[in-house]
This record gives sequence, structure tokens and C-alpha cells, in this order.
Amino acid sequence: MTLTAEIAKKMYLDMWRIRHFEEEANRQTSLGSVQGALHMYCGEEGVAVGVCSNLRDNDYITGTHRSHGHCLAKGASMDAMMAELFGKATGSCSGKGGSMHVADLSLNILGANGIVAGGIGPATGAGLAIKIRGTDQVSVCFFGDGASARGPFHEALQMGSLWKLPVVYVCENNQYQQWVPRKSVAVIDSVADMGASYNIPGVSIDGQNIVEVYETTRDAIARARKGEGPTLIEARTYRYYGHSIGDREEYRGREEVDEWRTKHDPIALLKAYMVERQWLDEDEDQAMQTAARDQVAKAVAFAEESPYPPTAAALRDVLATSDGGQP
Ligand SMILES: Cc1ncc(C[n+]2csc(CCOP(=O)(O)OP(=O)(O)O)c2C)c(N)n1
Ligand SMILES: [Mg+2]
Repeated sequence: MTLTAEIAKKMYLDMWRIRHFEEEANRQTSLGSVQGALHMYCGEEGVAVGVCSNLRDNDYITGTHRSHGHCLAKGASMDAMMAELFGKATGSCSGKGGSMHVADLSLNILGANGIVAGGIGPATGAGLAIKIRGTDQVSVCFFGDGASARGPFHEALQMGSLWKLPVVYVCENNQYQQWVPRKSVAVIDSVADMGASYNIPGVSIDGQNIVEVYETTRDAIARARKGEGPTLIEARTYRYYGHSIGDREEYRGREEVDEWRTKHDPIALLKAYMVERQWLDEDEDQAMQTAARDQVAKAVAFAEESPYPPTAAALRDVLATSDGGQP
């Protein structure tokens, strides 16, 4: 669909929802309310939102260890996600998964994943299921630049291409793999160039420019729905915070982070785009930011009021048990 004012406004609001969710999750981690590790997505919102704005509820996505943005952009409940981070029974995985396993199977969000490249196989498998069923759904796989160096990436792209599966592979190249700059370990600059090895189109785009993300993925998704096979998209992006909580960020300078925050912020760039077209005025902008903040405050209250899972639930939903799989 052509980008309209209505779609742009929804994307703008969604990016603010993710930004505020994450900053609050970060604050709650420092207060001790969040259980387990937390990887912040701030700065990369344009990728999740630009891609997911093209998806239907029954399309599939798989995520990474940095997936709050993917789930929120696909429509997952913010209340259930915050409760999951707090380890509460009302969380999206009943409080047993935490930040790295947020999911919502009712929206075909197959889940975040703590294993680097762990989502690429399942996303390709979802593509195979779609092909077998003969529907026009698509499967979108989000993964990092580091994941493109792992075996599952190469195996999955080979199969996806061979069987012309309806999968869109979206690499979020934020230029770092934990504390390692991509340029110090990668033998080629652009992840998109690897599409050629598997005979699929590879496109490199500015992930901070949500309009470019929206239009590129719209075309790749249309191609997948028509049965023409996968596309590999590399979205060049940047994370504003450290790899995870506690990262002292000794591998990059403050100036670099400030430059991305001030010159390449996806929210500010979309705002400028909309203001130029008179799609957004100051009052609407303020109202959307307030709405996003209110949703986050409501999610925190929901998480705080929710109970922890009972001890009796510890083995519920656990598939491997000593008696051979009878949880
Ligand atoms: C198989 C595997 N190896 C190593 C790790 C430890 N680890 C966690 S995140 C990460 C870097 C991932 O980099 P990238 O794919 O670029 O994602 P980003 O964190 O930049 O979003 C590593 C090595 C892991 N979780 N899984
Ligand atoms: Mg990375």
C-alpha cells in the first residue's frame, strides 16, 4: 500500500510506544523489578515498525534477543510484555521466559530468542508451512548482523531460495555484535551482498529512514506473497544503549552515539517527513507522545499488580521431563 498520512501516524505512534516502553523497562531494571537480562532496542524502532506495518495478523515473525520492538510493532499486548519482564503470571510466557522470550502465538509472533540466529530456522519453517498450506501469508525473520555469520543463516537461506519460500529475511545491521564492531570481524561490508550466494535479491537500506524501510519491505512482502521467493534486506541501524544492561561501552565513543541520536533518529526523521507534508501538527504530536506514555504507565501498573506464578506452575509447559515428556 502507498504510504498515507494515516499509516505514517500509526508508525509514528508505534515508534514512541516502543521508545517509552524500553526506557521504562530500563528504569524498572535499575529498580530491581525486571527479572533477567534486558537488551534495549532504542534507536532501531524504524526497522520493526516499518516492516510490521506491512504485515497482517496471521503473518509470522521471529525475533532476536532484542525483540521488544518487533513484538510491539506486530501488535503484542504491552501489558503482557511488561508483566513478562517482571516475571509475573500474567506475562506473555506466564512469567517464565522474560525479555528474551516475549511472544504471542495468537498473532503468529513465534518469539524472541536468546540464541543468536535461533529464529532463522523457525521463520524458514513457517515459510515452508505456508507453502504447504497454500495460503498467501508471509514469514518475516528479524536477526542481527552477528547472526549472519552463523550457520543457520546460510542453511536457511539456501533452503528458502531452493524452495521459493515466502520469507523476508531482515538483518538489523547495528554494526556491533556484543562488544565487537562488525568492521573488525566481517570480510564483506554489506550483509545484503550475501543474497547473491543464495540467488535471492539482497537490498541494503537506511534503517533509520522508516519510509524506505516501509517501501522496501512492502515490495519484498508482495513478492513473497506471489510465490516469487525470499528477499534479504539489510537495514543499517544503530542501538543507542549498550549491548545489554551493565555494558560499559568501552568499544565506542560518546560522539558516535550522539551523532546517531541527533542526526539519524528514526522518530525525528519521520516527524520531519510528516510535518513537511502537513500530516502532523504540534498538538497531535504531543497527544501521541502522551498516549504512548500513558500506555506504558498502565502496563507497569498491570505488571506490578499481577501475582508471581505459583510454585506449582514451575513444571507446567516444560516439555522435557524425567518421565519422558509428560509435564
Ligand atoms: C549461539 C550464540 N552464541 C553467542 C551468544 C552470545 N551473544 C548474545 S548477543 C550476541 C551478539 C549478537 O549480535 P547481533 O546478531 O549483531 O545482534 P545485536 O545484539 O547487535 O542486536 C552474542 C554473541 C548467543 N546468545 N548465542
Ligand atoms: Mg549487531
